[in-house]
This record gives sequence, C-alpha cells and structure tokens, in this order.
Amino acid sequence: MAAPASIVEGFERSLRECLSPFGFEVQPFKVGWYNAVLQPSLHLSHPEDTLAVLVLSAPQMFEKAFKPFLKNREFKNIRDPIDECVAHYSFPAQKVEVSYDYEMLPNRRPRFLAQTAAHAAGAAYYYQRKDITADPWGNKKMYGVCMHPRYGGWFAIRALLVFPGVGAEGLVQRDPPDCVPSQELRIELLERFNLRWQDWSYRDIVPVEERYSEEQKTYFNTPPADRLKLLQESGDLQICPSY
Ligand code: B12
Repeated sequence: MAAPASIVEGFERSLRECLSPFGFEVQPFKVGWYNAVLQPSLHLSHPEDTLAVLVLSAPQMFEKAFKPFLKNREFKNIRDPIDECVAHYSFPAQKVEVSYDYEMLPNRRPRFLAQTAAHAAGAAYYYQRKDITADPWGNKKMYGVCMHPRYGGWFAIRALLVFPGVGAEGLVQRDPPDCVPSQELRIELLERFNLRWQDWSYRDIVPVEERYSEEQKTYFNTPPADRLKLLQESGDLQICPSY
C-alpha cells in the first residue's frame, strides 16, 4: 500500500529521533534501488516501492549506546554485545523485518549486501574494483569498500529494516557523495582496505569529523571470543560467575 510522503517522512523522523542520540544514522530508501544493481537471486523479495531503512553506526555509537547498554542490562547468554545493542535500540513497534550485517542465509550468502545497500540508499559510496579504469592488481581478488562523507571508514553498516506493505513512492534517489574521486586515491583506498586494513589507515583516506576512540579500537582489535573478558576487566560488565 502506498503511504503518503508525509507518513514516510514522519516515520523516518521518528526512527532518526530514536536512534541518532545513540550514535546511529538512518537512511531510508526503496527496495527497488537496491534490487536494480543486483542479479535476481540476490533481490529482496518485496515490491520495488517498499520502504527500507539502512542503519549505520557512527564512531560515537560505542560510547553513546554500547557502553550505557552494557551497564543497564542483565547479561545472560550474550552473543556479541554490539549486536545485542543494535537489537535493543532498533526494534520499533511497527511490523518490520530486521536483517543484521552478520546474518547469513542457508546458502551462506549474507542476508543483505550492506555495501550495495549503503550505495543505493545514498549513504556511503561503494568503491569497487570496477570503479578503477586501469588497475594494477592482475588476478588478485580485491574487495570493495564504502566511504562515508563525514566519517570516512570510521563507521559500520549494522542493519537493514524493511517495512512490508509500506510504500515509499515519494522518496527520490540521490547518488552517494563521491568523496574519493581520483583514480590514484581509489587505488590507494582499495590497497589499504585489502592489504593493511588492520592499521586502520583506509578509514582516514578522506578528512573525517570523528574516529573511533582508543577504547573502541582496542575492543574491535580483540578477538570476539575474548571481548567479554576485556569488558569485564575494564569494569564495564559484571557477570555472575555461577552461569
Ligand atoms: C563476508 C564478509 C567479509 C569476508 C569477505 C569479504 C567480501 N567482500 O566478500 C572477509 C572475512 C574477507 C571480510 C573481511 C573484512 N571485512 Co567484511 N564483510 C563481509 C560481509 C558479511 C558480506 C560481504 C559479501 O559477502 N559480499 C558479497 C559480494 C559478492 O558482494 P560484492 O563484492 O559487493 O558484489 C556485489 C556488488 O558488486 C553488486 N553490484 C554489482 N554492480 C553494482 C553496481 C553498483 C553501483 C553497486 C552499488 C553494487 C553493484 O553485485 C555484486 C553481487 O552480485 C559484509 C557485511 C554484509 N552483510 O554485506 C562485511 C563488510 C563488507 N566487511 C567489512 C569490514 C570492515 C571488513 C574488515 C575490515 C574486517 C573488520 N575489521 O571488520 C575486513 C577487510 C577486508 C580484508 N582485507 O580482508 C564492512 C565494510 C564497511 C565498508 N566501509 O565498506 C562490512 C560491510 C561489514 C559492516 N558491518 O560494515 N569481510
């Protein structure tokens, strides 16, 4: 069913008001914009005008949502606190299908291609090997990377919300800002992302407003299996030893 533009706008505003104080950004788009660049087997199975919203985490999510979230909840059977935190803050009361960036389908494909969604939604340009006219990499596989106009590479794509039955005819597609326009810099970006992503430098290929704090970097540098221990040691998390 088509919703008037004002309803979609109001909806977007509510989501933004709810999530931005916690360091998340939301970007509404139409399912059809995403499907248009993908082969049919990867399509989201909703009519092309269906409203979808992409949720990104900005650098401050760690301090504004994740750490307060840890302090306010009882922890039992935690998988990854970041993911738990996203679940906590992004479930509105409306009927909504939520897919997280880490979720895989039985055929081992991701439930949605986060970078393609970010580009199609206009949130962050997805620089792919095919965006480089004469690349120097021969047969080597080079993964693509999204760059955000304000946070460079200091962000993550966390979740896709689809609102079945809500039409978004009023939305107008905008290209994401091309913040790495030169061929030389695109080559440098893909090399940093593929060959030395551990040094964080690909995230700074453009000037940025904010980066991850040292504490957040330490957290992400810690193997997932050791993260709970790290949080316990820093006093951000107390777990009852009996379970
Ligand atoms: C699997 C995965 C990996 C795998 C494989 C990577 C890969 N790209 O295939 C591995 C383990 C190697 C990996 C590593 C990393 N990853 Co990773 N990974 C993913 C994951 C879960 C799925 C990616 C995937 O399988 N894509 C499938 C392939 C086939 O898609 P594709 O190459 O984009 O091809 C499609 C497009 O080209 C599209 N297409 C065709 N034409 C056109 C035209 C246009 C205009 C557009 C937009 C699209 C488009 O069609 C193709 C499919 O047919 C995503 C999250 C997600 N749900 O998407 C994170 C993700 C890509 N990873 C991410 C990161 C940060 C990393 C790491 C730095 C690790 C880390 N610290 O988190 C490293 C860096 C890479 C490296 N040097 O190893 C981020 C990237 C953020 C960004 N700024 O882009 C993501 C988005 C996770 C997130 N939550 O933000 N990752």
